[in-house]
Amino acid sequence: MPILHGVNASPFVRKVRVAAAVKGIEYESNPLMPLGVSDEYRQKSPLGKIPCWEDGDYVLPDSSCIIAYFEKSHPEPALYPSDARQLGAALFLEEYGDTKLADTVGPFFFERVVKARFMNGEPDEGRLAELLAGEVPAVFDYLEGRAPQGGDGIVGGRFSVADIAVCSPFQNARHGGLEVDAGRWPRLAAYVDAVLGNPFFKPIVEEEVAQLASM
Ligand SMILES: N[C@@H](CCC(=O)N[C@@H](CS)C(=O)NCC(=O)O)C(=O)O
Repeated sequence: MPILHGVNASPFVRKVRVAAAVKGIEYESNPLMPLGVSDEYRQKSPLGKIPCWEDGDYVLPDSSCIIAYFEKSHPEPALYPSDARQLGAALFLEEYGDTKLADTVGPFFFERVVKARFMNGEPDEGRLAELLAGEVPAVFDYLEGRAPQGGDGIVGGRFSVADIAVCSPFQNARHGGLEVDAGRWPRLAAYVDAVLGNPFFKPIVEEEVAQLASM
């Protein structure tokens, strides 16, 4: 059975778990924390990051690479649009979710959950207030303009890797007490609710919430 290395609360591990659920791919979880990883793990994941997929002698780090690999190994149901322009748009939104969005909302999870609960530290609320005044509304404004009118398909109205990557960091935001204000960003709020509540995300999110509560 393949192994997925990485704790479930990582937005990037969650991406892989949702993609595996869509495609019916089974695996065992190794809930590795990405802090001070061993040299042995670095052999598998040279950047020292989670997730990493290990299937016998085939080892592949990085959520985007793993999902692209799934698409070839298990083509149905497709997670990438077949139309060239939609494919480009989906890949960009995946990149945006993995970088700008994750960097903007990730600190709410880090400060209020990781630092406060697992590192015995005080959350830096000043840092979060700065984000709330600057980057958070800028990122949410951009996504409000891209969010679909209804449903869970940000590209071409069909659920894809873009939805997985854009919505996964919002679950970390939720863990950290940051919700999308539906009064200010109505489309984005409805879209995030629809995706995080869909049949692929929902059980994964529920399991993760229960795990965090028991830690
Ligand atoms: N582009 C990578 C990003 C992975 C990533 O940044 N993972 C974080 C955990 S959420 C990590 O391992 N951080 C540890 C580090 O940067 O050393 C992916 O999509 O898998």
